[in-house]
Formats: sequence, structure tokens, C-alpha cells
Amino acid sequence: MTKAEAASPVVILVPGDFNDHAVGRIDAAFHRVGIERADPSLVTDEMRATVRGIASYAGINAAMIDALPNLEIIASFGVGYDSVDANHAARRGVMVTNTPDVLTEEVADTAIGLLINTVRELYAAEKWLRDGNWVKKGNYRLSRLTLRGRRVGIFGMGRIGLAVARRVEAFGLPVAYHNRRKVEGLAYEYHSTLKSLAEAVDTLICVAPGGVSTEKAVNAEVLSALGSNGVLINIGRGSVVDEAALASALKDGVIAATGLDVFADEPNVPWGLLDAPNASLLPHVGSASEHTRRAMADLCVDNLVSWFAERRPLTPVPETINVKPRV
Ligand code: NAP
Ligand code: 8YV
Repeated sequence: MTKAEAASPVVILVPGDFNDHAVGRIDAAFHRVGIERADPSLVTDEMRATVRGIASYAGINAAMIDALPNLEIIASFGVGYDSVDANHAARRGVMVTNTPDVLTEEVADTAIGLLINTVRELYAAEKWLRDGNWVKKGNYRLSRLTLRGRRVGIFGMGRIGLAVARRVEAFGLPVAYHNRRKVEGLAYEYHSTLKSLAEAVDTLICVAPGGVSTEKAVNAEVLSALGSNGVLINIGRGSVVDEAALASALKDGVIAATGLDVFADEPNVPWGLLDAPNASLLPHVGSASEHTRRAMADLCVDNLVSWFAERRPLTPVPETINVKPRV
């Protein structure tokens, strides 16, 4: 690095909207430049020459990485980074970081809230009250479903999956799970396939990441294995569920109900799900409290600060663990 380079602030590109607290911290430590969205055709010659880091909510694909030859690090906001091409980044010697752990408990809380909401119809019961039906028509109907007696399967027993399992256990319900690998030392029943897990339980909570290995893993066969008393909760990624198969399963009584926080093409939600009276739908709010988003923002920016000040990331994703700083 020349003397002039050392004296000039590091340039960080922030495509699209970003967390206010993160923006404030980036402005205090770096020189921030922006573009409307992460689109290589919007990258200027000056950005090409100067950008060394990206901080982003949004997906960063291979073309975007290639458009920035001096890029060293992508600090992704969120623990799931399926929209960042981390393998391409690794090949190009670009570090990718995410924001694990700081959101785990919040997302697990949301998953449990969504499960209870779905099973006990709290969304519909509140609407009943607000619409004046309690006064005009009397009590809201008894919920057809209950948590009592349920057996819960967790698809993705990682950090958040485990936090969900602990909560479910406190409710007195048995837990089983499916991952590609059994978690050593974990007493919950392990299933080596998702179908076998779905056959063994009646409540499936998905906390698996997006990406090719999980694409539409929850398909018609898995939903049928879950059965007519079945409840599907998805707090992981929308791409993990075959939404057309789910809409049919809800309509035809193949499963009883669903609670979804994530969708394949956000913010667009398919009509088949919007139309389903047995679906509780949230606009991707798993980690969305001011408290937790601030902690995520801090970790996102701390990764940039650590990378440029100490030449090491705090929370690198596994694909880029061996990427070394370009001195
Ligand atoms: P994590 O600790 O990496 O856990 C992911 C788990 O999924 C691991 O146990 C992994 O085990 C399993 N898994 C991965 N690929 C799999 C596959 N193909 N088949 C079966 N199991 C697989 O991640 P985390 O911190 O718990 O976060 C999990 C996900 O939650 C994120 O990736 C993100 O998509 C989602 N999320 C959503 C929200 C929200 O707002 N709704 C918020 C935060 C996170 P193996 O490697 O052994 O398979
Ligand atoms: C955020 C998430 O909504 O961490 C994740 O993987 O899905 C959520 O916490 C998202 O990252 C914000 O962009």
C-alpha cells in the first residue's frame, strides 16, 4: 500500500437501502458510496477503481463481484447469505462475512410465536374482536388445532434450530431433527432424511438455509408424510419450500395449517398462500426488532473495521475461511 493509499479513507459500497445505524457507523469510519441496487451496470469507473468493501442486505452475484476488481470484503447483513455468491468470492480472493449468533434468540422467539399463532388461530381471533364480532356474534370458535400432544421436527438443527428446540422442549413436546450430519452429543432423535423426519412428526419447523442443497426440499411428498394434522412452519428461507405444492396441500387438507415468515420471491406472496385461511403469513420479521437489528448492524460493520484495521474478519462464512487479506 502506498502512503497516499494509506492516508485516503477506505471506500465502502452500500447498494440500495441499508440499516441506519450501520450507515452511521460506516460514515464514521470509511468513505461510503451508494448505488440504487447491486447491479454491475450501475458501477461507475470511479467505483471500479476505488471500492474495497461492500456492506449489503441484498444479494451480491458473481458479475457484481467481477465488476469491482479492488473488492476485498463483502459484509453481508444477516446470517443467511444464500444470495451472495460466496464460492465465486472465494475464487476471487474476496472475504464474505455474515452476522451469526446475535439474532439467534430473537428468530427462535419469532418461530415459536408463529407456531402458536398458526395452531391457535390468534391472528383470526384478534380480527374477530377488532371486527366487532365478539359483541355482535359471541365467542370466537374453538381452535381446531392445539400444540398439546404434538411431535416437533426441526429441519436445520443449527444455531437457531437448537434455540427453537430448547423452547419447544420447555413446552413439554418431543423434538426430532434432520441435518445432513447428526449433531454429536445432541440427544434429540436424528433422521437422516427429511421424509423420514416428516413421517415421524406432525409439526415441521424449517430453519435450514437457502441455496441449491435445500431448494424446494419441502415438497409434495414431505407434506404428505407430515399428514392431515400436520403443521409446517418456515422461518428459514422461502426457497426451501415448494410453495405451489404447499398451497395445494393446504387447500386439499393434505396438511392442516402453515405459518410462514419467508417466501421464495419476497416481497411477493403467491395467491394460493394469501388465499388460504389456514395460513399465518408474516413479512420476514424473524430478526426484526430494533434491538436485534442494531446488534446485526454492529457485527456487520465490526467485520469491515476488523478487516481493514487488523486484516482479519470476525465472522467469515465457511466458503471464504481461507481467503487472505491482500496486504
Ligand atoms: P446454521 O447454524 O448454519 O444452521 C443451519 C443448519 O441447517 C445446520 O445445522 C446444517 O446442518 C443444516 N443444513 C444446511 N444445509 C442442509 C441441507 N441441505 N439439508 C439438511 N440440513 C441442512 O444457521 P443458523 O444461524 O441457525 O441460521 C439458519 C438459517 O435461518 C439462515 O441460513 C437463514 O436462512 C435463516 N434465518 C431466517 C431469519 C428470518 O428472519 N426469518 C433470520 C435469521 C436466519 P448440516 O450442515 O449438518 O446439514
Ligand atoms: C434478515 C435473515 O431479515 O439473518 C437472516 O438470514 O433472514 C434476517 O435476519 C435479513 O438478513 C435482513 O436483510
